[in-house]
Amino acid sequence: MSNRTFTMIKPDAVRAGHIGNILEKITNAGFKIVAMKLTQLSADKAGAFYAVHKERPFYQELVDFMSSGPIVAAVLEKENAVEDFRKLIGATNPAEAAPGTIRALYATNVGENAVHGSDSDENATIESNFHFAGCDMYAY
Ligand code: ABT
Ligand code: MG
Repeated sequence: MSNRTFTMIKPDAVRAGHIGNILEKITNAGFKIVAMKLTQLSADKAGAFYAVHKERPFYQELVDFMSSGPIVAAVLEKENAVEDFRKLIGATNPAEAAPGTIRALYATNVGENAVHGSDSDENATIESNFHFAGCDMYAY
């Protein structure tokens, strides 16, 4: 079990002004921010990040959306981080997300769903390293 996960506040939530509210939910749930930046993905970078979905019908739309504006990328630390963070954000489709979860509160629809959370310890490491150098992650 790893104690870190990777998140992005996606372009829809950044545009809607929800960065502060979402970070408050995250830290109130006991996650420590060990790396964070505001950045914008190029279409190439967004495509590489979501390469597992390359054959899916929604891939191009996903790449266009994820590169459409700035995001907040962050690495979060907490015991059981991956699983607990997926619980905090709720189901991929906000219509199915449990009340009080970040997606229930702030997501637009299944394609524009406000936040990303890693789905395994292995992907948490890959995704964190995709966005941050080791020296930009801080233990405290
Ligand atoms: P991510 O945190 O973005 O990875 O979402 P999640 O893991 O909850 O869901 P997955 B299955 O990984 O979806 C990846 C992105 O693809 C979008 N999507 C997904 C669609 O647009 N239509 C669909 O039918 C499905 C299944 C949602 C996710 N993200 N964005 N942005
Ligand atoms: Mg996913």
